[in-house]
Amino acid sequence: MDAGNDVRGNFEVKDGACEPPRKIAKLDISGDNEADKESEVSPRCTFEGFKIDKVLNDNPQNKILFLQGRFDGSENKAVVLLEKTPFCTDNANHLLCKDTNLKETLQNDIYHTYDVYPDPKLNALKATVIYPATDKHVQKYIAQDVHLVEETAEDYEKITLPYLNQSQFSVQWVYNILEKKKESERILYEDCDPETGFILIPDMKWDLKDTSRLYLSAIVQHRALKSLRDLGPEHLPLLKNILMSGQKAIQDKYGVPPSKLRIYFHYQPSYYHLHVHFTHVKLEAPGSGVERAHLLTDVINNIKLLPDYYKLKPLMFTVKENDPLYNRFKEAGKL
Ligand code: M7G
Repeated sequence: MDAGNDVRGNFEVKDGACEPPRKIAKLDISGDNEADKESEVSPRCTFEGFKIDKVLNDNPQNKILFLQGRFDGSENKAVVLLEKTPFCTDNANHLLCKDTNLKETLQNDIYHTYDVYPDPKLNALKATVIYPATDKHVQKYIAQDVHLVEETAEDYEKITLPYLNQSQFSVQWVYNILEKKKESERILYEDCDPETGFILIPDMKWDLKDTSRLYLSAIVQHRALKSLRDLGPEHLPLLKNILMSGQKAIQDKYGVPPSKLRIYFHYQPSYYHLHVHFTHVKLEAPGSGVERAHLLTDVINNIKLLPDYYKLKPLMFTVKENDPLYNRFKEAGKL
């Protein structure tokens, strides 16, 4: 899927400031069934013909609904994430105006509550559509129990790596970015060096509206690096480049200083092409907790202290109960 369904493009946003959308969002839906193949994009403007097969998960806290369904009776599965977007403070006066309808739900003395029906344009939802979605995508978003597992260096070689070589998400979307086939207009910073270079680009999760929710990803040019586990002293120039150049590009473009950035790897990541997450410290992004996030500065310092750190260290990570990796660790007596 082309995250170009975010139509706002690469424009200036100031801390906490909002800009109105420039045109009506279209969903870019591919009809291609081969996940690894370059998608043919056919834009849609509505969900007409979409049939919901299953509610995969419902997160009232974050106001996200995860749905599985299909378009126009197609056999291909679609996963749709529907998310209520944050308020835009600049629009508050448009929310509280004569065009906003109210239905009183409680009145007691000076206390009143209402259901509020503002202009639909001020009430937009964000939809992320994965189509065609694989069973692995369904598993990623379905509600299920999660376990913490300790992975030794030996477990990585004997359990995790063979599993990854058999089953992992396609990283075609990453290659599309590196080859400028998709999202090229969104690139914030680019260094083409094959060893130390990377592309810094807004993450699919960020709508570019509010820098306190800033989320960008640095995607390395090097294609053989899968995750933290592959990193050693030979990668220090790459890691330092990502840290310094990424911080500077974000400061220059968005005015967010390095001291307000959380810069980290996921272990395990979903996509095994090395990338670094840059988020605003105020954003409680999924995967920014202790069980999954590894700060880039810690990674650099650990490798400086012990060059083989990430080849040797037992690493904790979370695994979902329906993930075949869970069974592999269980069969090995690790869970
Ligand atoms: P991860 O740790 O591999 O996976 O991070 P997870 O956090 O999704 O479990 C991959 C990051 O890439 C996530 O923050 C995604 O939101 C982001 N991402 C995924 N896709 C498919 C795209 C995309 O097509 N474009 C952009 N810009 N970001 C994406």
